[in-house]
Amino acid sequence: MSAASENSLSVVVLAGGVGGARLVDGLDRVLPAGSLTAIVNTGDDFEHWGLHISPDLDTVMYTLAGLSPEDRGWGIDGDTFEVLREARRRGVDDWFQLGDRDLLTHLVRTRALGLGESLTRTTANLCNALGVERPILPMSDAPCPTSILTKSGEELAFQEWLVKERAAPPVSRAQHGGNGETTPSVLDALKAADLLLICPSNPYVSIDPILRLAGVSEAVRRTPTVAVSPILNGKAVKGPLATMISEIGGRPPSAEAVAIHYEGLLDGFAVQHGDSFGALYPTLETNILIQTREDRIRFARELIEFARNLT
Ligand code: FO1
Repeated sequence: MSAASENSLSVVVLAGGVGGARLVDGLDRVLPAGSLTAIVNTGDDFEHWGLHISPDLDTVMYTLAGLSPEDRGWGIDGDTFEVLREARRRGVDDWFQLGDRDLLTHLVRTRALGLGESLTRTTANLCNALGVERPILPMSDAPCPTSILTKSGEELAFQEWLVKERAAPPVSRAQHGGNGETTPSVLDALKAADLLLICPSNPYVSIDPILRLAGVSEAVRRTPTVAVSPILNGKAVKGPLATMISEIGGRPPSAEAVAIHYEGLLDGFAVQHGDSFGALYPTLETNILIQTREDRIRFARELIEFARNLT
C-alpha cells in the first residue's frame, strides 16, 4: 500500500447486512472523519406492503446510529410490532416483520423515490435525520434484485427464499438482476480509495451483487483489498452462508472456501484463530467475532494496522 498514514487513509468498505454493519461500526469509531465510505448491497431490496424496503442499507444506518438490536441485528432496538399484529388480524401478509418505528423509514423512502429522488439522496437524508455522518452509499440507484434458483428449478425473490421460506430450499445459484450500473458517488469513492475492505458478509448474495457492477471489480483489482472471513471455524455467525458454500461452491464451509470465491481480488485476508490455510497473500489471524462494540473497535484497529503494512 502507499505510504498514506492511518490519518489520511481513504477507506471504502463493501458491505452487506449485519456482518457488514458491525465492521463499519468498528471502523466508524477508529477512522477519522471523512475517511470512511460504505458501499452497501441493495440486491436484497424489495417491495412489501407497497413500500420500498432496503434491508442492508437500513441495517448499516441503524447500527451506525446506535439503534440496532444486539441479538437480532436488523430493525430498531425496542421497536414494537402493533402494525404487524394488526396485519395478522386482518389477514394481510405478515411473513416479513416490519416494526412500527422502522416503518417510518420505509414510508419516507418510498415517498421520496416516488417523487423522483434517487436512492442515494434518499439514503443520505434518512442518515442525516438519524445523525449518521459517514457516507452510506447504495451500490446502485437502479433496481438490482437478487433471486435464488433452487435445486428443484424454482426461482424465488431473495427475501421470499430467506425469510418466508426460512432459507430451506436447497440453492443451485444466486442470480443478480438489473442493468449492472452503479452510481457516480460509488465510482468517485472507489477512485479515491487507498484501501478496500470486503466485509464479513455473504459472498453470494451480499458482496457479489456489488462486485458485478460496472467499474467495481476493476477498482478492487487496482486497490489494495482485504476481505474479512464471514466463516469462523467452519460456521457462519448468522444466516445461511455455510449451507450455501456447500450447495453452490461444492466444498465444506471454511475461510479458505471464501478466499477461493474471491480468487484474484485479494491482497490480504482476515480469519478467525485457527482458520489460516497457507494463502499466497498475508493473513491476519485474530479474533474476528465482532458482536460487542469493544470487539468491533479492537478488530477495526487490528485490521487497519494489518492493511497499512501490506506491501
Ligand atoms: N429477517 C428475517 O429473518 N425476518 C424478518 O422478519 C425480517 C424483517 C426485517 C425488517 C426490516 C429489515 O430492514 C430487515 C429485516 N430482516 C428480517 C433482515 C433482512 O431481510 C435480511 O437479514 C437481510 O436481507 C440479509 O442481509
